[in-house]
Amino acid sequence: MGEAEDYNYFAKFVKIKNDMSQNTETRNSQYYIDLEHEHGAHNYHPLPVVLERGEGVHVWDVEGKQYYDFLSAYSAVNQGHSHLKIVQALTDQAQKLALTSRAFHNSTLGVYEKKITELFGFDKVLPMNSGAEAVETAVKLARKWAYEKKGVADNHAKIVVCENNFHGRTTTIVSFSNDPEAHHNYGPFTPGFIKIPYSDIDALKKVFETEAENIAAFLVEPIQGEAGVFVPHDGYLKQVSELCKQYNVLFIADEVQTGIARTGRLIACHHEDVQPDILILGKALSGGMYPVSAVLANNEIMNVIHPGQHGSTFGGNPLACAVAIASLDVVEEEQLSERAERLGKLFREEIKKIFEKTDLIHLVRGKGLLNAIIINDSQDSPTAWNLCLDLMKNGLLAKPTHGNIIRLAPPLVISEEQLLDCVRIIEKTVLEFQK
Ligand code: IF1
Repeated sequence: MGEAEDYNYFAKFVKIKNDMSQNTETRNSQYYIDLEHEHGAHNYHPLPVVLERGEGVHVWDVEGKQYYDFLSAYSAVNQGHSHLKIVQALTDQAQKLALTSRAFHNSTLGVYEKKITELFGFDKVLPMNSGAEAVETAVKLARKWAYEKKGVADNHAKIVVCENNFHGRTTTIVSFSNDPEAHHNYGPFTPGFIKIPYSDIDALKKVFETEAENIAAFLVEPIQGEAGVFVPHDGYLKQVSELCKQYNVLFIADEVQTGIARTGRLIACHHEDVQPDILILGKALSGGMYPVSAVLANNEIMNVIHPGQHGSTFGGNPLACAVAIASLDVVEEEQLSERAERLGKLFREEIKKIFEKTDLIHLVRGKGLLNAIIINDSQDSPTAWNLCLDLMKNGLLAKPTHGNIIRLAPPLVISEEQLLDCVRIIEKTVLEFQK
């Protein structure tokens, strides 16, 4: 650009900055909430808080109030908000090369693919962007494997899923959801899915005994997050893995929420020393910095997909790869799995001590730092929501999953001192709560 253009560009930038800086005193939370209500789809019901900054376990609203983040963007911010190493990776890569499409190679993708496949123990990875895209990819991969390797008759492949699952919000995925909110009036639905109860190995065995020759895969969350942090019975994942091998059915673990150290292991399956046939990752794979998801599998499965048979514009882009490399480095360097395991046990022990002082909460469950408390009230009561409003006033952000269940999932970089401070906030709020 010539000098005149340079000046015009700079002048425009300064004007924009000045416009933004003016009347900021009137730009309070309500201003931003109103903007969203007026101009945005009403597809969420957020807590009445407007966040402006995040760092580590803390976030700040536009009035400058500080909160502990006990949702971690649904376990996408395991490494803490705006982790310096991940921000640096993002900014460095953004100034070099952000997107090439897969029409060309790039100098970051292969480096990332080597790292993630070696870290999680698979031959290959198929990089995608959102968790739902990765789940869709796994469904397509399993079906293609079923026809081309298992010999299932064309268009007869079935995938077994669990009741109360949450795997994303695309039309195919909500086709196998039993949550009316997730699928009502989104039909017609994708066929080819069989629902069984979660954590019920006999139900899985029964469906395999009757239909295994047409079953491509069993898709399951190692812990059902959205359903309310339901941890399956001990040995469930091991039994699933053994049954799948016995009946030549692919075991697909959706670790979008439970993966990346959240439950006290690199992936939740490792609590039972189980390696799924297809592993789905997302969320904290990028430390919450950028949409990055991945599907991992060994060659005999992954190699059924050939050039032109699957992909996405942004899948495996240099920016995503650089961010994911840094995010996985942080998991290892800061020993986030070990932290989650140790601090999760401490958290549940401390929360249980509150039970003796109140009848408002009577159960805490989870693994690592993916936990939930169950409110002693009906599913449709506003109690959990109102308790979250009081927690917010006391400086801790959490949100109910379903009904009377509040998920509690801080970034894994939380210190023991901060965790105990949060337990104190939860205790204070519970004991002062007026229904
Ligand atoms: C929302 C829930 C959590 C997931 C698992 C795949 C996906 C998710 C196990 C899809 C996404 C997000 C979606 C987000 C809120 C959050 C959520 F409440 F919706 F159910 F965490 F429990 N597999 N979960 O948990 O990944 O496409 O979103 O990247 O939709 O409000 P995504």
